[in-house]
Amino acid sequence: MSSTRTKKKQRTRTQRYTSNVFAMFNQAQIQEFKEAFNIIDQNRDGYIDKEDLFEMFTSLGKNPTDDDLDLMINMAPGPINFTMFLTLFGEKLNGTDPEEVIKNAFACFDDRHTGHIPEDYFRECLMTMGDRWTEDMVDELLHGAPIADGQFDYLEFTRTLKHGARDDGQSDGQGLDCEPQKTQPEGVPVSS
Ligand SMILES: [Ca+2]
Repeated sequence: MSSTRTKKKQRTRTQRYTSNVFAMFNQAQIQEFKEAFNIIDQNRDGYIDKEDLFEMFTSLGKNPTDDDLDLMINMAPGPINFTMFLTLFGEKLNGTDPEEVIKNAFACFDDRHTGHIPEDYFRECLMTMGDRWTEDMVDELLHGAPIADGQFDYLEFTRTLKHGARDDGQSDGQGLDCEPQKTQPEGVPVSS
């Protein structure tokens, strides 16, 4: 392997690159990544290298070329230990388009993939699922929302959110999950 020569140089860069990556994930996520890492690290030396990847792919019935493997390994700016592995995934997750995330959250209510959710149904879901929004909160969410003929156009709504939300600080899309997060205003009873 040719990497020994460059390893020392990479170290400082690597440390800065991976700093604080653990703060991006919760305990359960880290555990899942750890399990995935251990599966890929076939010889259990704490690093994922080309041999590990080769073995993993061949065990999956694939036949990767040397170039394929180089490409994957070179995605990381340094040796791939667990922290580096987490960083690579963290970058991917952080790079997720928030518009896409919000859209997907709404899509959970849109079984037929029409881009619309019947307003009544959507209200009912928000008020009966998860942390149960109050009618006022739902009114606030849907105030000025693109609703025509009782159909909530969530694609349009998401676009509006994305281009108008950052400035007024009203909403950054939190709480629009399928199970709304606890982001209620004060005075709202939270069921337990
Ligand atoms: Ca290994």
